[in-house]
Amino acid sequence: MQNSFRWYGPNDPVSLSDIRQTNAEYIVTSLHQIPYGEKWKKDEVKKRINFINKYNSSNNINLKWNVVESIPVHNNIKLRNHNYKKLISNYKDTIANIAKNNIRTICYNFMPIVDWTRTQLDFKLPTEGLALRFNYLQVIIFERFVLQLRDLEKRYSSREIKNAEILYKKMKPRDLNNMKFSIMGGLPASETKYSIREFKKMLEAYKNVKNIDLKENLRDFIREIIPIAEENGVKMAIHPDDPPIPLFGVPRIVSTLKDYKYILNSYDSESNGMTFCAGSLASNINNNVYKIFNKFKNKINFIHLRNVKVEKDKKSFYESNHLNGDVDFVKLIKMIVKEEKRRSAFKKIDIPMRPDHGHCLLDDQNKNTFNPGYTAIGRLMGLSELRGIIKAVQN
Ligand code: DNO
Repeated sequence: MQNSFRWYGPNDPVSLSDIRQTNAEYIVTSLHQIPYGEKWKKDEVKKRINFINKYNSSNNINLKWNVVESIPVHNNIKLRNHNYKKLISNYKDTIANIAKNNIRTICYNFMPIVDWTRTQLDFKLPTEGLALRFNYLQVIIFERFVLQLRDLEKRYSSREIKNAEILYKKMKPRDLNNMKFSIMGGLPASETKYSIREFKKMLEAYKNVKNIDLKENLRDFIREIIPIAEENGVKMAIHPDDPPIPLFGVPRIVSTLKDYKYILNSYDSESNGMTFCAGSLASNINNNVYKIFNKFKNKINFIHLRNVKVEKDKKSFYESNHLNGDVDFVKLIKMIVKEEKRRSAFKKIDIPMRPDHGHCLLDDQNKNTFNPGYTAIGRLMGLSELRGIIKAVQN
């Protein structure tokens, strides 16, 4: 496995030196400054590589950019409306321009409106570390009391709505604000921090989009971009929905084994692959992560290792320690190592892997600039634990 660490670019409070001190050897990054949908020029990618190289040589470190995470997919592509043709053409050029700079793995996702979603960014663990949490009832609260949607009965049981109302009454204004902030763009990778009006406008745009419509839009997108990826020796890696359930009445279509079957069968190519994100997949209890891994192991181009603990209601979860969650990482890592051995017969490179998220711990709790989930110390702890397993399993 290529030990990698996500880096949010020159403005990331976690520096390249910090990353190298974790003993990671690769960085996963993106040109976050470029607005969604715009083409990345070859020189802009080069400029970022030069930045990394310069930093490497002045600090005597040697980090290599191995994966682009992500090239975001504009909502107009997901909806196949307005200028989507132009946006797809930009996307193809971006893939080619990344490849010209010798980066050959690209992660992307097809989540409508918002990227990954949490309702709380500072959930206190018994250890006093802070974790990210997704509370299902708070999503209902958000829809009912923040967005003031009127069609909740279509997707929630009356008991769920009732329980959400009870919880809402107990929430303090601060909790409510945190919840709004978390959902509407408080997380890194969000396109924008939506206002309530803008959020509702996006929901309106997806109003008549059914599960099958979105699936077909993704299939058509895949059929356009994968040939370009193939030509350029690039492996695309579609990330699962996080969490893998429909949200706000809008479908999500990269959530289950069945979804991945559809996606990977849409265009048969090594370039049409997946990001295996253990934590995202495991947050839906109907997913069997080991089964999904085995089913698509030859299509896994990138791996995110983080863990979750699903809560009593079976729909909420918090991000647990890497070793204490619902996924048995010893079992999973054995499977990954086995797959890498199989690949080594074809002289294929190790699979890039990054510890995905970590708790906010120690000094990081006093920093006021950080990306939730992406503090240095928590991820260092995760990576260290994972490396221990990898080493034990490889021997
Ligand atoms: C969350 C991440 C996501 C992911 C993108 C992939 O931490 O796993 O931001 O990078 O959704 O496209």
